[in-house]
Amino acid sequence: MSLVKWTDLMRSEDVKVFQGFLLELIRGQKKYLLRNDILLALGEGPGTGQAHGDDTGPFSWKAFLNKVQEIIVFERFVVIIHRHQITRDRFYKVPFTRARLGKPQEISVSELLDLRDYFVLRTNGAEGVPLKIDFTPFYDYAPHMRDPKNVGKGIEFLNRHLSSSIFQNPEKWHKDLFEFLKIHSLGGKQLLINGAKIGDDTKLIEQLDRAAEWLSETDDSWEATRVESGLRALGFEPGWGDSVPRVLETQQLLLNLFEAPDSRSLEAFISRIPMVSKVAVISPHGFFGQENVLGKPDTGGQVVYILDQVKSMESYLQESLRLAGLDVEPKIVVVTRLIPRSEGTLSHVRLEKIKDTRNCWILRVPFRDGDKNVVDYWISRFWVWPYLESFAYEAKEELTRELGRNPDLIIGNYSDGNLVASILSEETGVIQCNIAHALEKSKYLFSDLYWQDMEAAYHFSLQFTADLLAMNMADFIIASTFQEIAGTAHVRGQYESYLYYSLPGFYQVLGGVNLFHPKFNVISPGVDASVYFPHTDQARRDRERVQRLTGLLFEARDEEIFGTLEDAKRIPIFTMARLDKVKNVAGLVECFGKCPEIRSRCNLIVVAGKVNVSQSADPEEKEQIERIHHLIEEYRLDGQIRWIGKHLPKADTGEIYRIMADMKGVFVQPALFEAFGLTVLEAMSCGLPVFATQFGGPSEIIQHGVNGFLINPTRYDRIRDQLVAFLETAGDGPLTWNFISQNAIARVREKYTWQHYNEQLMKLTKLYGFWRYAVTNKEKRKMKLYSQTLFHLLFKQRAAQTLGVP
Ligand code: UDP
Ligand code: LCN
Repeated sequence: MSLVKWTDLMRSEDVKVFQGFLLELIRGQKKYLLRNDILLALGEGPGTGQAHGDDTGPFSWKAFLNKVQEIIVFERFVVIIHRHQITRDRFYKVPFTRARLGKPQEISVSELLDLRDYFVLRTNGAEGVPLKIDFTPFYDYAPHMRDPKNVGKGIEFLNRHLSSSIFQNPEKWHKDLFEFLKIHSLGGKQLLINGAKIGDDTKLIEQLDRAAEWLSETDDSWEATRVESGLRALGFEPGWGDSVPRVLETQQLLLNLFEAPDSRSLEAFISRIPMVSKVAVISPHGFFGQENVLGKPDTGGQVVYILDQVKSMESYLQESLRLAGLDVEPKIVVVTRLIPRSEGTLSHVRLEKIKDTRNCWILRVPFRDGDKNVVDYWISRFWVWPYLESFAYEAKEELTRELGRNPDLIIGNYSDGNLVASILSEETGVIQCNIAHALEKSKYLFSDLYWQDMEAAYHFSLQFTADLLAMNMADFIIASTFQEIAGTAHVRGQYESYLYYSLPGFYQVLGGVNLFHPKFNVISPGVDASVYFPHTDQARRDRERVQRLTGLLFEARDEEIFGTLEDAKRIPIFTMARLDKVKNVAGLVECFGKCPEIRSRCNLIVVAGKVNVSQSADPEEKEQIERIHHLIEEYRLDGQIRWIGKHLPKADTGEIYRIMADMKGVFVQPALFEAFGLTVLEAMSCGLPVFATQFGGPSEIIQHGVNGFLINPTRYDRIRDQLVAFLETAGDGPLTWNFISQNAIARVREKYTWQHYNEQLMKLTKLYGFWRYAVTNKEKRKMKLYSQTLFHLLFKQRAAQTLGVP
């Protein structure tokens, strides 16, 4: 604990005003204030990022306050959490009497967490010291970035770091590089170098020179097979290229690395090494399938993301293996849960081919109960924890059966898949990549502090432990946006929320993960351009589908559709989402109900969940269905709303966005928080202007007022003003419907493509593969052992207690 002067925190003339403001807060009802509460107290709406007025200089009290994330009021002192920089917090404890504040003291994270625990439990350490978890020391082995702006650019950083290490310590690195290449094989077949013929790095350089001399005199048009035996005689195995010029080029890149290493040649050479032909993608929960699944509880963007990712990854691998001169067919297997009671899906089928691929499969493995019997019904993602360990071991057997060997890369998805990927990677030694899609910790307010209140429904103690272990065990992590990792100037990132936290009464985390480690990489997903293409691309549109869907959206009547429109020609405000609470579809219905200015000229068209509560088995979905019906009644929305509660094929959803665009409609994504938001990309690719939540990924996808609009989903008055202004903007200039529509299409084309995604993913796999071999394996072992211990002592037993409950 160290004393701090108020004037270290803000300019001296502001101290009194700030203290007055703080004393007011202390006297208020709320004792645990979050950023929005503080802004409200300041007289600003929730979510507004900026402090206004004259008193906003860099050291003003408002500038200080603008970075305060939390204020916790105790009997005699107050605790302030100040996020002075992205990802970096300081904690101040300020004593107070009735009318006066004392001097602030900076306290440690451990002291902060003790105080937080006390706030919730009021035990004051009487129960003994809680378990304190700290991963910080395990990151000592790794190079770290310093500037928060570089967070998420792991691959660039690692490249630079490795190439300068090679430059500075060539002897060690030449040996490491040589050993790495010498043992390099794919599916048991030795590639690149024959260790018996080329015994060390000096010999390798000699032989590369010889090969270059010989190949440069060889016919350029020759395929590599024609020089294969000559290369073998020199000690080179296949894998260098498919043609003589490519072999020469790859060998030249390696020579450059030995002689004048720089990050470009390292990246270029490593990217060419054929290291991956078999991939396992793990995604246990929900209904994972190709038909009839989207929109079901727990089944949304992750399925779309993985299927698109796998298709484009297969093409990418085919091409790169061909270019390496190898006749190897890649194989990708998505491992998910087998659900015998499959509710009209194919989830009961063990093996399903993925459409439009040559060799990609969905492999389904069951969850088993304590007696090893197959669990035959769907289980919410919040209840899957006790099943995952045995699922992982069975998945390992099944994967070996399908792949004939271990995969070359394991990709985990979401908290459950990432945990299973960690177990599989630990068992097989295969490199592990994690993709969170969404970390629940940021979605539910106080989900860590008041976890005990939510435990019965959500089991966050297990989910957050799984997240913590998996993010530390992973070799690398892919995030869809920067803010998923490190947030924005004012809002914490999803991964950032694991830096330190406490589950009072269970454990405290003093150092959860290191966001400055190069394992973190931002690679955004793309969209399937064959389905989500511009509405103006008339030649590609299927007339019959347009007609059928227009009927379904605006006229058809059946038990899965609610509402009859008075005037179907009005401008459609469209939304589509799973009926999770956080998606806030009900909020949009309420906003529509409350705004006559919008109701008088628009219809609300909703594709979400089910319209009938008896058709749903998910508590959150049921609650939302009831709430929407209630709102429709309260605001007398019948005649102005259509609610389609069907699971539509993907091709239909593409056409729906286009039909909405034909009618000069808009897409609204009103989530209270959205991790990324594939629907935003989909609508934009079809040229449908989007109004999306400002909380989460959409704020990185959309440039406000250029290619879409950001909204505060809880401020209906502002949404109304934004929509009305947009609908009234006529002509050809900026902010018109055509302007936003065209810019939206351009934005997705430029920034969100699967081709780019897979190039980056494979570069990462190879670079981390090399780094892991050369440097980190032994060091990382310590972190893995710590994680495993926590898994056995904290996770397993607790998970077992939830077994058998749906
Ligand atoms: N989707 C759908 N039907 C629905 C709801 C959603 O086809 O009723 C699709 C939608 O087109 C998108 C995905 O499910 O591809 C939702 O992804 P997003 O990232 O927006 O949200 P998530 O559901 O993953 O939270
Ligand atoms: C999960 C979510 O909640 C969405 O925001 C993402 O777009 C989706 O996964 C795909 O990553």
